[in-house]
Amino acid sequence: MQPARKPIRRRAGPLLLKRASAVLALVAFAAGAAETVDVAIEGYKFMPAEVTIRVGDSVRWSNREKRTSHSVLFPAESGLESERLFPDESWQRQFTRAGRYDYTCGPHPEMKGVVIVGE
Ligand SMILES: [Cu+2]
Repeated sequence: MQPARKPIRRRAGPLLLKRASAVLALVAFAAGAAETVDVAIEGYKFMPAEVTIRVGDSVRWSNREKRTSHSVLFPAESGLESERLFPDESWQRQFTRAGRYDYTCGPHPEMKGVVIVGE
């Protein structure tokens, strides 16, 4: 014997919201809207130490220390390095190819971070 089925009631609100956000995402994608993701440098750490972005997006590193300077160094790319970032300075880089980009800080090699760029 089957249990009595309750009538299915659909709620249009959340579904419409989902559709609207899907459409917005499509529009943003079609327009090639690139994003800039922030990474803070504080306490001798990159925060967050790992970010995942898409091709065309940028990452902006900002030094939030009180008095220590840092840099952003990509050893695998012939030592591509930002200028030295003093407190409250920032530097950004756009990523135009998918891949994994490990980086460190020139003067403090114990500091590590990674940018993962997806298609
Ligand atoms: Cu450093």
